[in-house]
Amino acid sequence: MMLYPENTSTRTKVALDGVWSFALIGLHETYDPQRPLENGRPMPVPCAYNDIYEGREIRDHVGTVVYERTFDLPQALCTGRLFLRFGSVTHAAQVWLNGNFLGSHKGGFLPFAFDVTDEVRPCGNRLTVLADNIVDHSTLPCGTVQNVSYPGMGTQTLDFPNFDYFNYSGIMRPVVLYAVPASHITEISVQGSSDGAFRYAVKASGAGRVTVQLLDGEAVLWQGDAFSAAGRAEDIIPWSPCTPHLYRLRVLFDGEDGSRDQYDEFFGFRDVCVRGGALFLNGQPLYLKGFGKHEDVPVLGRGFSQAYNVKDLGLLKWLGANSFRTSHYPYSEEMMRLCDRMGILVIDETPAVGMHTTFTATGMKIDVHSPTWETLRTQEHHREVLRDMIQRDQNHPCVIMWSIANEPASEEAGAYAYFKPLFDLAKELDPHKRPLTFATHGEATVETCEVAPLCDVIMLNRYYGWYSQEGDLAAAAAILDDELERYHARYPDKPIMLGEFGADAIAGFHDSTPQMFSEEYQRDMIRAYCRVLDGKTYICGEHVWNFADFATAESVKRVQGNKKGVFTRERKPKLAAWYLQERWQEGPDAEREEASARQ
Ligand code: BDP
Repeated sequence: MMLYPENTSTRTKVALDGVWSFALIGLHETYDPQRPLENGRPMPVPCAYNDIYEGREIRDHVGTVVYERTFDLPQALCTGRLFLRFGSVTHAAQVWLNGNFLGSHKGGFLPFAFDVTDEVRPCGNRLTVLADNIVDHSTLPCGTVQNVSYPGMGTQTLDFPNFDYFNYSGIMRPVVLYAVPASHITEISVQGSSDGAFRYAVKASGAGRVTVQLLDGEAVLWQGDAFSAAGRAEDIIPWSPCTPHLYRLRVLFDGEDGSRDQYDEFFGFRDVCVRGGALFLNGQPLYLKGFGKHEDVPVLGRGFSQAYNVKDLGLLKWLGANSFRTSHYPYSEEMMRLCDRMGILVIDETPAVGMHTTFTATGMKIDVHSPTWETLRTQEHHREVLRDMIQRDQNHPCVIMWSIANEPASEEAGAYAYFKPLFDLAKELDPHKRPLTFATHGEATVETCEVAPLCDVIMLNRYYGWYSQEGDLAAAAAILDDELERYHARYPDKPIMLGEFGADAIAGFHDSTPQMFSEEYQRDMIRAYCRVLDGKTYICGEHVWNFADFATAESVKRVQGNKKGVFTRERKPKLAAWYLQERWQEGPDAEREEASARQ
């Protein structure tokens, strides 16, 4: 596990964020990283490049781009080992320092690092990154590469993402140089339970001794000198959305080579489990109120924004929401830390989306009609992203569930064989043994879904009254009710939640008889679904799709993007936000209680 880069008494981090040089590379061009990039355009890092300059050439670029910058090495970094670390580069990266190849990384949403101690010079270092945004049958998310030709235009290679968010690309998250002592701490795993029990395991890169302290603020609650141990702390405050109290495991490492290292890992005391068909947090039944989100903001695209992250969590609190899903990929480490701190529960999802070759995500143009599980070549990479996500996020108290995929072809033959090893791997890797789930799409019915039996919590994405039964909310509610009852009858021990439901509403469109795309229809559809959920004790949550409007590929079904946000892309509330605020703020599940009382 890569520890998040923090400045500590023994470690120094220097940001390489800023304005780099940038150029597009044609699909059939080769690039020579031995030569400095000439005439590059200024490009902010971190940020998606797509919306920075005007024109389709950059917005819809397919393939590789190059980023370059130079830097001198600050004296403070000249001890021990030096790492160059990327929060994420979408979707694949190759990295050179001074023309020497450091390595590559596949996958656009997880961090990676290179040891550059022996490569770096005191002055005039040239750092070159090639980023590639192709999505195909071997990547996660999945897409389809096609050659098309139009009269008189020759052949063009196009890449169609099989997912409903814009394929923002580039260096998306912070880039840092990070100096650690020669022998240093490499891994810290820590788990706390609401009764004060805890256990931890520490690894280091060399031989030496550790001292481990459990701190509450500056107070030392426990101290030991083992690389792994278990203990119990008295009178702890369990971590929850109302009391997001964080403790620290301070690890001090004294290497035999004379190195000394210190790292503080924050964690919480909390338990999450599924028992008797219900979801529990710290022994109390838990009902999830919130959204599927996206990392998506104006100008930056999917690029990291501390300000929007804090704003969004503030808006969740303002609504009375307690949770969100990182649809459809792991979010930044900084966001996970913020959720720990602000008390927001997270369903942490892998980037496995678009795993459906016989079904096209809304409006996407693909022409593959071969069975999904015979066509995709993602199994090995899926294991990698699952492993890296769990290793990265396992200590976060905010993470209460892992979502293995979004809307895969779970109804097609071969789905069980594909997913069983992944569910097993997640259980094996997570010391917390958090509940597992995945988001099912409408065609994965209770009769056909092969993957539901593997889940601890069943999560349904449903759009009756939108993609079917258009405009008919009474029919939508009746069908939803019936489906939920049938799922419950088949899986009585598994709590069920809605992972997605919602309608597009164009901010400012209004109707007295609510029609599709008006703010009233969106509100009414959300309300109709909520009423179906109320009174069903096996339901453990409602996640509206989506928190905010977001960019997508163009199609006749998308009006400058997906407008299912309860907030606009600029974070202004639509009518539905006020409805949800009333529902979620009025004490825990006010409408649910009222509805059960009515029965
Ligand atoms: C669901 C997908 C989500 C889409 C949503 C929609 O999981 O990514 O954005 O539909 O159509 O199927 O709005």
